[in-house]
Amino acid sequence: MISPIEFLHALHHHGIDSYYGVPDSLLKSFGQALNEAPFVQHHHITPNEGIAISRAIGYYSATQKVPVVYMQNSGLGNAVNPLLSLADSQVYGVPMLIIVGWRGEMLATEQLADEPQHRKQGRVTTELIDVMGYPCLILDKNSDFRQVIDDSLQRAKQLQAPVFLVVRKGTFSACDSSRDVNRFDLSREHAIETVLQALPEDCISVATTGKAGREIFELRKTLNMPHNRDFLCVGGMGHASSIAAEIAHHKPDRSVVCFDGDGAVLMHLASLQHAASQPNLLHIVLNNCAHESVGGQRTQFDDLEAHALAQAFGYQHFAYVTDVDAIGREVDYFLTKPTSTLLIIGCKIGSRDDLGRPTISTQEQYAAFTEFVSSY
Ligand SMILES: Cc1ncc(C[n+]2csc(CCOP(=O)(O)OP(=O)(O)O)c2C)c(N)n1
Repeated sequence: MISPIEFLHALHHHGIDSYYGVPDSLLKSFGQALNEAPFVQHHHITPNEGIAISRAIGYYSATQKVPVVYMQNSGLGNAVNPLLSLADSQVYGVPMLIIVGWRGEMLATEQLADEPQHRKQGRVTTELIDVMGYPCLILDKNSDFRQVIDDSLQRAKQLQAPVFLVVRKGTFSACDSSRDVNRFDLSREHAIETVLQALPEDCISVATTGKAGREIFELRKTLNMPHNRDFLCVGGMGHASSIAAEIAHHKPDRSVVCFDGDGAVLMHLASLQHAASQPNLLHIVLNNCAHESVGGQRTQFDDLEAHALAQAFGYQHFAYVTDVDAIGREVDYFLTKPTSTLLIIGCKIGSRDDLGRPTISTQEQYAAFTEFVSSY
């Protein structure tokens, strides 16, 4: 395996000191090393991958130094626009190194087993990069990483273009770092359970990407409730509220609840305007100040004035709660007086060690969900 600190040392040796990215579980120790390494000048976790690319373009424009961007392969879609329309050598020609965690990686023609949302993306990852016309090097635990870094940086500078480094699972060794904590006591799972128990049986739910959806799936089983009430955004991070709001718009007599994450809500923040215009939508942000599902890396959601945010986007009701009694009160208030609501629930970082994954196929789950939506 490659020590992420030594990897960063090798980049530092080439004068690289600025990093922009969205966390990925496969690059967890790389992200931790970025926070630990004293020679890393700038490390910014950005709300989405397109912003990471844009900030890298700004950095290069100001300093003429090559930046590094990192992301999970599911974030490539967010990155493609500023890459092709700005960084590309046919436009401004901005060199950068883009490190991509390869979920659903291909081993020759076989695919490593992974979740449904990673299968297509994993299969086409290197082809997507090829089709964009950027060099793509693969990094695994046996790579001569110093050589790979030398080659990729040389090509980025020579071509004045982005160069990709696609990283296989198990490439980086662990990195010692302090455990992330925040100021809240309530677990995300307990918060979700409290909401689920308060909802009527015809209420439609849409859940964000990551562990919140997995917790909902398990809680439905434990609480003896059917799974068909839930749309789980297993991928498409940041899009849960748009899906929920559009369902709410077309089902005005039904209550819809969206379980969002703080990282996810920041990723496509502009979608709040539409969500805020639906009187039958309860938009919940489970705020643990972190990207907990991929390793607990900080988000900047808590730096925002949430009440002002709710007001600016036009929610008719807002509350920020941190205990189960207050959650119960807010859900009851929404159900008795439907009004577009932004409910922030402060949760601690972490989840059960034995948290499972949905055991029903996405196709089966979706067929049951659409049937549930149309049946009342
Ligand atoms: C476009 C995209 N980028 C990155 C990811 C990887 N990813 C999955 S869950 C997650 C963190 C979500 O954070 P948050 O919404 O705060 O929820 P939490 O995990 O804290 O419950 C990330 C970055 C992804 N699935 N899609």
